[in-house]
Amino acid sequence: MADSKNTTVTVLGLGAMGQALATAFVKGDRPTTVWNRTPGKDADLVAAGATGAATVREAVLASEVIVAVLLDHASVHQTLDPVAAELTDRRLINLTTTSPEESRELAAWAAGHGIDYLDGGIMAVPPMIGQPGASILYSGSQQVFEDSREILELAAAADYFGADAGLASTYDFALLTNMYAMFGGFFQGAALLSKSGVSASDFAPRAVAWVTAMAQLIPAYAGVIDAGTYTTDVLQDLDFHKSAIDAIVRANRDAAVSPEFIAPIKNLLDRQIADGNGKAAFERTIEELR
Ligand code: FVH
Repeated sequence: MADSKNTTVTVLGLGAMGQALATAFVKGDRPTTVWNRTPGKDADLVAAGATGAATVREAVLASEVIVAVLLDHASVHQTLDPVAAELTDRRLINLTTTSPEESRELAAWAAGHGIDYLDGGIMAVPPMIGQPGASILYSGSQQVFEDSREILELAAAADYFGADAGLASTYDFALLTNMYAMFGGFFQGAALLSKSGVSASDFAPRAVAWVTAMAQLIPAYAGVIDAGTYTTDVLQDLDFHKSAIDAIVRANRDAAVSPEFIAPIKNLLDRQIADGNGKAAFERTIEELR
């Protein structure tokens, strides 16, 4: 049944993220039931209008939509296995961070129990929930997504990627990879500049401007990757990038800074050049990874 103001929702797990999600549902006037393994974490939510459940079973039986936001894959099974029968014919939306294969395993487990399963990857930190800028990526049951969309959008913008329950998690991890590499690059650059007496705060605005400008090149890189043709007539082939990266690594070593964030890129370039690909485009690096 499609979502409405009367749609009942249960949140399992009241860590920082579970509390934020449940708060968004309560603020959206949805009848909200909450449960947490360790008692006592529901006080603020109950004061705001949620119903506290004493057991997982009670929490599951209270609602049509069940949102699990637990620590990891193991904790999802520990929590849900004993109530599989009660979950049958309900909408299970798992927002716990799980690997793509773990998400697929949970979808298969759910299908085996007649449970409609949607998986989600949260692209936000708890204070962002319910605010513009928060987004949650979904894959798995399209029916559950469509039927629950209104309630899900109380928490964050909702995007659906397809029936493969592991796809949302794959997107999540791909984006996080992007994020960690970006922050790692900032740490490397800030460490190098610190040896010249420049603070990280002084470096930050320049780093933001540079990363923002460079991010505009991503679609062009993507086009080359998708075409799979790495011949290039521009000067910036792998040989060019190697000389730049070698100099960056040397600069770090000369300044007694460990080059650990930039060194893996040097290794990837060195390997391609040793294999005779020095005249290929920088984007060919993706082939070394896959
Ligand atoms: N917080 C964040 O910034 C990130 C943003 C991106 C997505 N993550 C994922 O969301 C899941 C929950 O994160 P969280 O921030 O709420 O995490 P905690 O505050 O550490 O709360 C963990 C809850 O899980 C419960 N729990 C742990 N183990 C079990 C278990 N075996 N059985 C039942 N519940 C369990 C824990 O309960 P308790 O310790 O209070 O009894 C908390 O409710 C997570 O996957 C992030 O990766 C958040």
